[in-house]
Amino acid sequence: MKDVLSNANFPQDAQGRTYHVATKAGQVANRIITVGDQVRAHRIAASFDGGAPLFSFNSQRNFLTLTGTYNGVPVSVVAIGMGFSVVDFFVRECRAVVEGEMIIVRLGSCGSMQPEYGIGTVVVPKASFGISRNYDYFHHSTTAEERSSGALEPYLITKPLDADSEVHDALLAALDSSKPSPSSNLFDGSSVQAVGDTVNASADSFYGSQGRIDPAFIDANSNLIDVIRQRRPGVATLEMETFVLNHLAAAANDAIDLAEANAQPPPHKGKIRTGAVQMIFANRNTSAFITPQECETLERWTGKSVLAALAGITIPEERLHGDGVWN
Ligand code: R1P
Repeated sequence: MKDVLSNANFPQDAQGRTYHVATKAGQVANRIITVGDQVRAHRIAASFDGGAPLFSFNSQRNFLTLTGTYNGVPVSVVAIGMGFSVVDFFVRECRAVVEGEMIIVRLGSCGSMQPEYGIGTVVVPKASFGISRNYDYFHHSTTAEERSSGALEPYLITKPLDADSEVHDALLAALDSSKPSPSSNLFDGSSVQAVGDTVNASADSFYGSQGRIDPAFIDANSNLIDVIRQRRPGVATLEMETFVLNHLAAAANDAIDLAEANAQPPPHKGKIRTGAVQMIFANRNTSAFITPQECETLERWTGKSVLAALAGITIPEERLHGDGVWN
């Protein structure tokens, strides 16, 4: 039987479990790795101390939370699925059950926009911007003149938002120090590489707003990749979550700053710091796609590296309020 939830504004059960992620205080660590798929989540959790999580829960809405320790430091891995809206569920609901500072790293797959970053390259972005479908452009009441004059564009491209620089540097250092050795069966015999200081684009669709062509739909996106490259030169990767993660962290941190400026108690006693590690699965320059064996190699390398980076970042005691029950 389902637990009774109360408070339509932010539904939680009597023990504080949230509506969709469905975890409560003591089940989620201050340091979190978020991933798209559950196979990747379990692969990362296999590197926890003792080789297994201490807490594991898959919610009715398919948010999987695995909490364990790495080098004795509590870390949660949360698999959330894909896209902007699941990041919103995940960040807000985990924020509601974690006291103190949070460090959230997205470990995801992506497409490459740069010919020199092929399958086997792992990218650590310093910033991310968003690309959203502009629904009114496609509305039947929009005139041809509005479309051709540029008054309405089919896709909205946001300003970039930064990741946390200490998290960025720790991720890159951890990846560099534990690279898998080259194998003739993988990545065409080439070495893997980790690249930092790049810019990412997060799109609200895998298809239309990433410039994929689908004649079954009107998408007005035949020049979208060129437009993105012109407006944000140097953009390296395309995926679907990192921008929203950075945006929600900034919104949470601004809420704390605003409360403090008004001499009010802050909504939370710690900020949210973010980072991302992006494995190139699709090369949008050549159309190459990763093999299952290459995927497993990258996920094991990056998973362990992100755990090590997170465990190595100090959160001062006064900003760490987790009660560490993990059950
Ligand atoms: C699309 O196939 C999914 O893959 C990428 C995109 O961001 C999107 O979520 O990331 P994940 O592999 O982490 O899901």
